[in-house]
Amino acid sequence: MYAQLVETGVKRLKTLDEMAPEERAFQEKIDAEIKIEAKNWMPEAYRQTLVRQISQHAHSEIVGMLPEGNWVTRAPTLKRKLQLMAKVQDEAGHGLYLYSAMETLGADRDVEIGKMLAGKAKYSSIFNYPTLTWADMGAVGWLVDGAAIVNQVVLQRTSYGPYSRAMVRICKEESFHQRQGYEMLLTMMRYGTPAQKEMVQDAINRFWWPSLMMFGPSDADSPNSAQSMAWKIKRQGNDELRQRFIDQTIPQLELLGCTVPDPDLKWNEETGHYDFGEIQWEEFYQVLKGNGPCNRERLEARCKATKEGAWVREAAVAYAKKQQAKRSAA
Ligand code: BYC
Repeated sequence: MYAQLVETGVKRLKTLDEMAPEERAFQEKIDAEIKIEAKNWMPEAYRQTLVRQISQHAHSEIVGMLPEGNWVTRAPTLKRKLQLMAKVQDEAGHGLYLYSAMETLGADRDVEIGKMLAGKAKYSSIFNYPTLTWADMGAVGWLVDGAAIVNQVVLQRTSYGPYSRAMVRICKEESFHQRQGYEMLLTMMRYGTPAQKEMVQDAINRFWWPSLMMFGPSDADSPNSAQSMAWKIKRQGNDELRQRFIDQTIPQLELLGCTVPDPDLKWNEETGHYDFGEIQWEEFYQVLKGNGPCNRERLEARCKATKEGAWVREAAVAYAKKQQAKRSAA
């Protein structure tokens, strides 16, 4: 596997023979499926790649609260409101575990969050799309969390111990999120009015392609994949995970009685997978550049929350200092 990556990766990777002894021992540990822990030696580039990926992941969880938080006050029933609130709170928890995992690599939480607020750090492209109707809550749960799980189940086996352990609980909660989204759409499709059914189809039409983009560019255009896979930070390529998501989602789509906006989607008997149409990568890169429908709005909301929550953080620090002083005096 490693030798193959050396040859086919976007960037040429070092062979084991070309590595310094410490780096070679590190790679052999990875190849033997031994987890890397916070205090172990690691190449600086491995550390930086993890800080990049885990911080982006954490920012995605926190920004990901916004499109759904938008609907908490407008949920149609008390039960739906409770479900949505629980889901949004779970996302906050995921962000916090992930920032903690990132801190074990020596990164500073405030610095990394500062980069996101300044528009210099990425978060998942999907959260730059608006949630226009209640059916979007179902589509986000089913498609967005569904795509997130396909990627994150694999990350439970990532080579960095603290990240892999954080993913275990996150996956359990994401699985509940996916189910609640699907159940919501199924209820609307089975018992809803024609207008509600139309709303479901419209939500799927808008979220389908952006959900496929969540897996990142095609492997051939992914600058980080080859090295991340050699280090087993990523265990599977972006294309393979995207295909897995499509293959498991289409039967659920059929059960809903809906369609996706892709005339080229069809089952391929030979490959045992669904073929699908071309993804509009130009749209993806525009969203990454800050030109998506909601990029500005999302960053403004996070900056406002950071400013307005400053007094809470200051009070918490003052309280902790007071408690510390009391303990020292005792
Ligand atoms: N959006 O070389 P590549 C969730 C960037 S949300 C934005 O393939 P990599 C949830 C990529 O960062 C899901 N940027 O990169 C929360 C790289 O840029 P830089 C969040 C993207 O890292 C609330 C460049 O494109 N999940 O869970 O090897 C409610 C080239 O890409 C995206 C995670 O973060 C994108 N979609 O692979 C509901 C999972 N795709 O940094 C749900 C952890 C790519 O070189 N992350 N880029 O400037 C990963 O698994 C990997 O980072 C990715 C990308 C597969 C996303």
